[in-house]
Order: sequence, then C-alpha cells, then structure tokens
Amino acid sequence: MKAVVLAAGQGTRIRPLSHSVPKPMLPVADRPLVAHTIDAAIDAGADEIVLVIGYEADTVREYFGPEYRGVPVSYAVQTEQAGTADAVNAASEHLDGPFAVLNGDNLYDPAAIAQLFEQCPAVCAIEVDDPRNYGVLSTDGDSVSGIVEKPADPPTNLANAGAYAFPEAARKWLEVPESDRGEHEITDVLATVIDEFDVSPVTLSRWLDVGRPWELLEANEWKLSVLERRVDGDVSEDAHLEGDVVVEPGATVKSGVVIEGPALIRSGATVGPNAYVRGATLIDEGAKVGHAAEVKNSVLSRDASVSHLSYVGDSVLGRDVNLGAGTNVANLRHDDAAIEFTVKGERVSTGRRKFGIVAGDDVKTGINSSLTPGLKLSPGATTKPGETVDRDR
Ligand code: TTP
Repeated sequence: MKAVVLAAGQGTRIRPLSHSVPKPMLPVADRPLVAHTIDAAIDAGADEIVLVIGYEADTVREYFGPEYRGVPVSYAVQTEQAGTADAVNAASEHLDGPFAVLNGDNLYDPAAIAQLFEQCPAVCAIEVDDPRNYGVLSTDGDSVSGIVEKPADPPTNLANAGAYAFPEAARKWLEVPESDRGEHEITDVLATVIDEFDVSPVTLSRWLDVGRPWELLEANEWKLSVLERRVDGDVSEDAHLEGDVVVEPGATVKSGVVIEGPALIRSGATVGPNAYVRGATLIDEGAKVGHAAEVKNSVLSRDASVSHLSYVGDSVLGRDVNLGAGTNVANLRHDDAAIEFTVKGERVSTGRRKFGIVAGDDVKTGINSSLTPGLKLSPGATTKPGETVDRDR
C-alpha cells in the first residue's frame, strides 16, 4: 500500500523553532520527526511513500531523496496550506489502489500502523479521558459509525489520531468543501468513507501529536527512552555514563563528564570537561556543552552551544544558539504552577511543572543571563551580560 505522509504545514504553533526548519524536520532523537512516521509506514509494509511538501519543501526533499530505506519516495507539492484533504488531493495523481494517510508530525505506536494497513479501510484512535477537544469516533459494534469534531457530549472516548487506510474509492472524495475553520479537512473525506464502507477502529497504545514546542520535548522523551546503550565515540576514561546513553562515532565526551541516560550525543558533538547531562537529552550534531555546564531534559539542536558554568533545563535550543558563560535557565515557578508559553500570541499552559525556554536559531545570550520559565526567544535575539529576561523577545 502507498502511504501519503503530510508534511506541508507551516507549523505556526511551534514557532520560533519552525522559522527555517519545517516542523516535520525538527530533531527527535537520531532523526527528524517525520522520519519516525515514515519508518512506521515502511515497517508496516508501505511500498511507496508519497510525501506532501510545501513549507520549506527543499529541506524535506533533500533529506529523503528518491528512495529511503530501499522504498521509493515521491513528492507532491501543496502550493497553499489549505487543509489536510487538500494536501492529500495534491498527491492524488500518485495514487492507485488503497492508500494510507499519516500526519508527518505525529508519533505513532508502529505496531498499530501495521494493523491499520491490514484492516483497511481503517482509522487509528487513541483512548483519552476527555475527548472534547478532539475529533471523536462513534462506533457501532466493530465498525466506526461516524466522526464528530470537538463534541460537547462525546459519544466515545476514542480520539481520532490522524492515521487512515482508505479504499481506492476515496480518491474520488478528496475535494471536500471548506470547514468552519476555513480548511479542506481529511475528516470530511473520512466521513464519506464511513458512510460507504465498513471502517475498523485501530486503537493505538501510544500517540503524540507534535504541535507545540513542549511536545517536541515529549517526542524526544519518548524516542530517546527506546534507544539502547551504544558508545562508539571518543569517551574519556574519566567520564561516567549511566543507563541508556548513546555516543555516536565522531562525538567527544571529555574527562569528568557525567551522563545519565537516556541521552544521545550525536556525531560531531562535544561534552565537557566536567559537564553533567541528564534526563532525556539530545545533543545534536556539532552541538557543545562546555566545562561545568549542566543540561537536563533538553534538546540542543545542531551546532548549539551551552558554555561553561551554565544551566539549561527542560528547554529547546535551535540551531547555532550560543548561551554565554553563566547563563541560567529557570524551569520551575515558586508556586509550582504549570509553566505557560506563548503560542500564536496567547499565553497557554504547557501542563508542565518544569519547563524552561525555547530559543530560535542563532539566539545569543550575554554572560550571566538569567532566563525565566516559559520564555520564548525569537531567531537571532540577544541578551546583554547580566540581564534577567522575563518577557519574550
Ligand atoms: P496541523 O498540525 O493542523 O498544521 P501545521 O503542521 O501546519 O501546524 P500549525 O497548526 O501549528 O500551523 O497539520 C496536521 C498535519 O497535516 C501536519 O503534518 C501538517 C499537515 N498539513 C499539510 O500537509 N497541509 C496543510 O494544508 C495542513 C493544514 C496540514
């Protein structure tokens, strides 16, 4: 079966991280987010991947090329991000026979994707305690009987998880009218498939929709926790690695460093001397953690640098970020309340007691900068030496 993977979105809620890197290409453990989705499709037996690209399309195309893991990859360009049904419609001419549709910014439990393919027509669902903010499936015996968006009175606790296996006939139904929020939505295509076919629900044991920056941290917490210890890089005899720590070839871990896994130190990265890395932490290619710095449960993107005597907790640093010596990130409020973060101009709760900062590409902080929890720094933003920053900039 061909798998259409949607990766054309602008990722407005995950800004500033999506400023120059499209959301599906943000790092999740040892590969981009969308590579996990594509891997799940290939493991389930997909014989071709059709990637729908749009925003920052070349980055996606360059990474996957014409073939990925021996499976052909073709590309459909969605010129305007007019909705998920419009995205699949852009791929329509690549399709023949039944086809799967997966969101390129979702992490799925891979076994369920295999089941989805086998049970086509089918849709993946996740059981949630409060489904009122989701598309909710209603069921009749073993089949899905309908889907309703954000119902006040949900018929089940099965939330739509954005993974579908459609019969060939669905190709004819891809042109759906605009929804109330002004998009052409794949759930309206699903509604027609439900009317015409017996659609099986496939329940996922684990699922994550990566929409906002802290969900990128959660994605890394998930995918780092399944890595198995492997030490191929240059690790000092005086370094202490505990648990599932992966040090890739070409990475350097200097004397006196303590790393408590799960952690991934990617090729070209340097840690130490005397640094402490803990929690689920990704130190991406070329990134640096200097002397006496501590990094906890964070993502350091490519070529980011945390200088000596600094602390970074529960944070995401974009590419080429440079934190000056003594920069400290606070990740906990005195009142223990959940940390808030600005998404599309509004402060929203992250639901996390511990959350630090999100720094866009090329942010530079002066020495001894103090950064407060839930702070967003735009690409290229700077701070002065000794500054306390408690407002987004
Ligand atoms: P969304 O998460 O709704 O959109 P987005 O990724 O652009 O993020 P944001 O809402 O923060 O701006 O999209 C779900 C999936 O569908 C995601 O993988 C992107 C993809 N998509 C497209 O490919 N084309 C589109 O027109 C839309 C709306 C989404």
